Amino acid sequence: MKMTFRWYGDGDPVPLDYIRQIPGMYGIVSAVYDVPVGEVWPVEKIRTLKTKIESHGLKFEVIESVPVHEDIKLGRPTRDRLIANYAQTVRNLAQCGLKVVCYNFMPVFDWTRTILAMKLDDGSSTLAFDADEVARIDPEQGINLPGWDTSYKPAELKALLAEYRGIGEAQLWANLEYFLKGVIPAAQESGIKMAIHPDDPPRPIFGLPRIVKNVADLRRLLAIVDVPENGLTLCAGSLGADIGNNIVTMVQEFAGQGRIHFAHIRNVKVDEKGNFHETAHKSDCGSLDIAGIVKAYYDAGYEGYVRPDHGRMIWGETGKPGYGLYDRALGAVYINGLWEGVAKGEEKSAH
Ligand SMILES: [Mn+2]
Repeated sequence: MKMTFRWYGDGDPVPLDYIRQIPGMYGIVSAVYDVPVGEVWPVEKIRTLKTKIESHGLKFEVIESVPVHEDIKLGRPTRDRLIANYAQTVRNLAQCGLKVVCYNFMPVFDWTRTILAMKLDDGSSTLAFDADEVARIDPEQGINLPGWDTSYKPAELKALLAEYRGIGEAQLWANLEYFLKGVIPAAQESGIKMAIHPDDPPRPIFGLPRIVKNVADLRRLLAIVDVPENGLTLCAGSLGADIGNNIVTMVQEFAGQGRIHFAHIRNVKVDEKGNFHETAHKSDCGSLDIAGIVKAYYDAGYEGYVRPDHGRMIWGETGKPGYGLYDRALGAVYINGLWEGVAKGEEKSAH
């Protein structure tokens, strides 16, 4: 297991030198943020970012994310050029020594929350999702939720939502298949592992189709191109927001097959109605068995990358919701501690 930390580049209030001081920290997960979606990431830009990160004593081997252009998800005629660009970005990343590319195939928006700073009993604040509040929103009247992509004009958004309603889940699967068949060969020839991030939350919202949300979807995805380079970012918190998803058995199955390349580990408190909020990593703070998840990775001989996915805001820290330094650092140390505990237990029982 290689512990990593997401960093948003020069605009990130968390300095690389602070991240380096977290015990057991191996590397940084980041992206080139100033190339328009759909264009090729130039080698020069990737190299500059890598040199900067490495000059702070951290490795740079994982990209999160190379975004997939909406035209690819919608299957528009422009997709062939865009997929060729994506494949070239993958080759350029490999040329610079990158190993894993995280991406997602969520229509229009990625993660959705209704509150970015819900107060917990201990005075910390966290990201939360209220299913009833989302159900009450009529997307035709415009969507105004915190953290949403505001680059779309209301009319544009309306047209996009209508177009997705027209394609539905079956066509979205076909478009994902087309994308994978265009990109995975480039990953194979260049030595990059592609790692899809599941939908967050793992259910349809605003009538938009969602196709990476449970164990059946993950199996289907891996079977489309059945090679190690077509793999997963197993996000415990995203999948765990559906009470029906068992993360421990997912890790056993997919890490056992060598198909998980990036592990996002975090905890959520979930109820039957689909409401949830993010919690501290410790198992008994939320609904997920984080100790069981880490043990499952250990038992599978997992050698891939891990990151504490999100954190609460604690100790008066301000910054990007979910991406402060302190609680994510606690998460990293907790995960490393669980890992060491399992490893030492194994050693002892072997004697
Ligand atoms: Mn995640």
